Amino acid sequence: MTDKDLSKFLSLVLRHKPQVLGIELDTNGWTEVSILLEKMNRHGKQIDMPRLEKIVAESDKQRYAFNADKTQIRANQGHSISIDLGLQATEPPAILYHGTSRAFEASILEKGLIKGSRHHVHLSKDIETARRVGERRDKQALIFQVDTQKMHTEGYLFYVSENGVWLTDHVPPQFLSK
Ligand code: HQG
Repeated sequence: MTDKDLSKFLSLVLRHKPQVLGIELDTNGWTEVSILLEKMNRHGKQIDMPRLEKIVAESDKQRYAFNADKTQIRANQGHSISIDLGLQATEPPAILYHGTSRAFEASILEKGLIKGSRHHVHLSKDIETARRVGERRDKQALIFQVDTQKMHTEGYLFYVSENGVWLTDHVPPQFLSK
């Protein structure tokens, strides 16, 4: 199994389905590293501490974080299960971007950006990042520009995850342009 496969499996258990391994996440999303390693190995996912440290360090989007003494680990964002990341509302840059599939255009223009199964709508700070997100679904990703300055003035709240992804609850269509 490659590091990438192991990283995808980590995303699954740390963001969505800890029950697949029979581990628990605390209210802030942390889980014990020793138990995680033991259970992963029992599930046929061969991994030890040096390899986990390598995956965390090399994750292209810094998806995971250890606590200070590396006894606990969590995903930095992207959860579908209910956890409190302890993020403080933060003033966003004037403009943020959202990359998506052209197939969603009509629905997004009607309803705005909705969070679906995740905790938040995810926004990117630059067009290149938004394009990479959109290209996961559509080679000709559709990039929306979000008037975050106006949203902020009107009282909408924004959070930034430890790995630099901007998060908000809903972006109504009037703040979107293509
Ligand atoms: C779309 C990856 C129809 C939305 C990325 C998106 C990101 C609508 C999809 C992170 C809609 C949800 C999140 C509406 C939104 N009608 N479709 N009204 N509103 N959508 O995967 O933002 O590799 O939950 O455009 O890099 O694509 O996992 O969100 O296409 O940071 O670390 O509904 O996931 O990071 O899809 O991606 P997702 P996302 P990781």
